[in-house]
Amino acid sequence: MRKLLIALATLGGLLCVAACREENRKAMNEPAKPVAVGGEANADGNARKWWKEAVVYQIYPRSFKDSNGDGIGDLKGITSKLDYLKSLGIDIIWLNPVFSSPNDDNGYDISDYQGIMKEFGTMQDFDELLKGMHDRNLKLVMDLVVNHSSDEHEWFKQSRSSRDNPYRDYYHWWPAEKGKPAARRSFFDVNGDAWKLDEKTNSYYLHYFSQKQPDLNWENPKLREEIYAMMRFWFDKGVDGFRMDVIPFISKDTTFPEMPAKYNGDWGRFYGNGPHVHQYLQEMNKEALSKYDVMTVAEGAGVTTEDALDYVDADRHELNMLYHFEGVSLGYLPDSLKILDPKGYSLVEFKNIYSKWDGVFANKGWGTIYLGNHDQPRMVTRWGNDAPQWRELSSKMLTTFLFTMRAVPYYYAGDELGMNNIKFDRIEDYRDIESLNWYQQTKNKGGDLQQFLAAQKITGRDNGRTPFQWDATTNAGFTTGTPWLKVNPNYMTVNVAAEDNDANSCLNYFRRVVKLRKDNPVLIYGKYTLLDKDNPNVYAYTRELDGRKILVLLNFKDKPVSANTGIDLTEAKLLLGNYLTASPNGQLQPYEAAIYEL
Ligand code: ISL
Ligand code: CA
Repeated sequence: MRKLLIALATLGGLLCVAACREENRKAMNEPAKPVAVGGEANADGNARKWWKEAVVYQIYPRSFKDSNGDGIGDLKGITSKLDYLKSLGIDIIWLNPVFSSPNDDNGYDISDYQGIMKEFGTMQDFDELLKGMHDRNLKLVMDLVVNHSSDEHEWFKQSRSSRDNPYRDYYHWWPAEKGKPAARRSFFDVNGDAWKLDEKTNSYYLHYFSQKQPDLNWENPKLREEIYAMMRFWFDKGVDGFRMDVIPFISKDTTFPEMPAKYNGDWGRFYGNGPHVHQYLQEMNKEALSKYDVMTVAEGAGVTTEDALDYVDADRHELNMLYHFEGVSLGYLPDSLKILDPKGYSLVEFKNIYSKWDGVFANKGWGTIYLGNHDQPRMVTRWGNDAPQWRELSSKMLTTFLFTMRAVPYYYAGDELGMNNIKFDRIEDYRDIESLNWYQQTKNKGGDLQQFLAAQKITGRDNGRTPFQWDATTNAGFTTGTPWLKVNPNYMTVNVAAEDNDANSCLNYFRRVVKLRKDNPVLIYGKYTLLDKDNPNVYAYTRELDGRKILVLLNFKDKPVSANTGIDLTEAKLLLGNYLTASPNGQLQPYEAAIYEL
């Protein structure tokens, strides 16, 4: 058996020549040859595309870098850090919303889709940022928030002014004389009620999120045309794509029936299954997306493995990618406000979820992967271990996971430093509308506020929004003023300046793993196979392409464990690991990550 494995490894080495040729081609910037991997791919199913090979890095502008001392990150701040961003080896930057907004939900409530938020700067600042990125061969993806607008948007001001205003049908209204419509759940309302009575016209309007975020009426063709024109405006400026906020929620049955029993009370799933969502996305593709070489990614709220391909199968001409919630939702107590199961999460379930999602895109569409974003706590706290002795190791281990799966990594700024949750003790320290409203909701219901606050230390969104840590000066070099959200006190050691100079830092590990992925098509396009699937401690898998085979071993626990993959590693070549010396033959040290060439 062992001899056979060695023989296969040698064969793999010979075949590697082909892969290396592929790398040379890339270095010389020749166009890529489309490859079909994994069974019966259709003509376009697994064709190579720039965005499939890309690494996406997400910036929360409010928290990245403040240029004028008002305590709020801004566009000029990002522009001043473009060389840092380039040094990471990433390709695409996704900016959370920077459009004009009264900031009820930090920019997810847009009052002018073609204006820039005052705190963030001007359109000129935006143009400079875009140019600075393009000069460095970085692409810019904006955040399209079109399920709802701000109640301060001109459309809504008009819409609410009278029942026969031309903009009335830009939103969903229900005349109060018909009684209250069937219940709809608001994610951010203190009472959870998505219908708000507006006295001026004695009608209810719909808001899936806060009262200041009324839902736009996509069933109205005029509204849709305005949105596509707005998208073209940004594409004409040179923007490279859109991340689409809760896009599955846009279509509604405007008779507003009761939620059907088949949804089992799952509002996200119900909202994500509107009657015309695919018709509208195809129209959007035709009217805007197809005219440009851009990328799109849906925030796949309410989307399951069964309907994911309906959004991203290239033959359907809708979107390119979506990101699902199944992975990051693991481990919450059912029907709770993000309260974690004290037993922790099961790694076996975690592996099943990510493997199942890999399978969805094996022949069509393309996957994404993330463990952190602006709606999530810091990945090392939630999925690794942020105790001082494990923070760096487990952070590097999770980073290894994200960059070795067959999916575009969506990596959240600050995770490359191993930033962890700030864990506020008091509700007064929170700024996030979700945490504040849920606190009030718990209080109104006579719920356990201490339990809620304890859970928020791990799961609250503000943990992922604390200012980016640049150096050891006041406020981590983020601002010379008072930061809008407190800075994590560990900034004295966890910061770019310190980590830049340390070859073993999270930051430099991140750079190595990004480069490894970019240099090895097998890590991008290679077939994924889960190994040792019932092992409760280790996540092990192989990636294979054109005769090359890579093995990834990840210990998710704070103790030594062993991987039982049946693969003899004596001849294997270690490509990268988070320990200076990798453990022999599948024995793994706490939170060890190792990538082998077989
Ligand atoms: O629908 C959900 C669960 O089924 C929610 O988790 C929902 O998908 C999520 O809150 C949507 O997030 C996005 O839209 C929000 C905004 O606050 C978030 O920051 C954004 O990422 C409203 O625009
Ligand atoms: Ca500022």
